Amino acid sequence: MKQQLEEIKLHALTALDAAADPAALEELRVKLLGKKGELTAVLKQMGKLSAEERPVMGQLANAVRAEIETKLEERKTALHAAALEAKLAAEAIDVTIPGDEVTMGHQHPMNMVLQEIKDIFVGMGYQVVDGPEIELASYNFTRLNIEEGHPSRDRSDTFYFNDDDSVLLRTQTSPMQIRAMENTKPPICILAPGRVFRKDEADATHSPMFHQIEGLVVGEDITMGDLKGALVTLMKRIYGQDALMRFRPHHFPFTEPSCEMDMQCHKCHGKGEVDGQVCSTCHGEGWIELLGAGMVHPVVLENCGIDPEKYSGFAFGMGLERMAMGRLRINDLRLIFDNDVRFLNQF
Ligand code: 2NM
Repeated sequence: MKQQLEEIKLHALTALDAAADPAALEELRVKLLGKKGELTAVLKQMGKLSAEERPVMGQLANAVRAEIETKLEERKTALHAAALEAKLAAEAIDVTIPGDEVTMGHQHPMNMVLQEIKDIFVGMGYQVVDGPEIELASYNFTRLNIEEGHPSRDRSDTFYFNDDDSVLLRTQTSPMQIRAMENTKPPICILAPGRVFRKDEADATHSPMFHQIEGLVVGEDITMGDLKGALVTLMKRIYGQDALMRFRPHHFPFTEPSCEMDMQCHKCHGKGEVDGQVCSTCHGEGWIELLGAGMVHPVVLENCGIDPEKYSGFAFGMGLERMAMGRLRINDLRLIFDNDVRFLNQF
């Protein structure tokens, strides 16, 4: 029996040393010390021993058990440490590797200019309003004194939704001004920016969808002088204090009198040519058209329930893309809509 115990011990210690992982270790523990284990099997034979031998063998068996248990613990600790070591090595993060660059986006150049224009008008007391892109022809045309048969109502220019031409994609943001005049008592002082739609082939200066910014001021004693003051203030803020402006007579059905506002060409300074060549910025005109404006037609005021004897107002409309192109020196309208990052990154 002593030899048996010595063999179990020798065999156990070698096997424990060879155990490669915690699972193998546990398997060995059961095999050696478990209820059906080798040591237990030997102890079951103790009954056959004499009274003198029994305590001696008992002591030896206990010593073997203790030695195996110690070795088990040792191996367990060692394997655990090795596993942790391996895990740390596998999951190591090299903090010295350069990170992926985060490329920050920014506002679209057209929205930068829109924000600039809104800020200027808000600073002058205007309220920015928003409205539907799908409109009634009565708001988009009729109430604006654009009668049936007027060329701008033509099906070749306007996106209509139905056969009787009563619902359409707005061709201007003026319907918002109409709604404002219908719903609020003067004084009214609003800015209406937004998308508008016209059946145009896309080219360097046209797009079937573009953005307009319209403004409207209605009150007592509003004059053409107020119109000029507001618009000159806007343009000097955008193009610089020494920008030169002129107002030319024009015609719109919804304003009377009507005008267009130009800025003297910043490249040729109004001469129309540079070094004997036709100026490429104003195409020889010497002036660059900025916007249309005028005093709100009395018929339009009346259409909205405002007494033209008591109140007067001015209104204006400008193309946002055209403003952005002038402000940021962009020469092709399509660049604004393409969203090519090589273009966008320049702003
Ligand atoms: C323009 C030019 C001139 C305009 C007029 C109105 C309204 F509703 F008050 F009659 N809104 N916008 C207007 C006037 C728009 O765009 C070139």
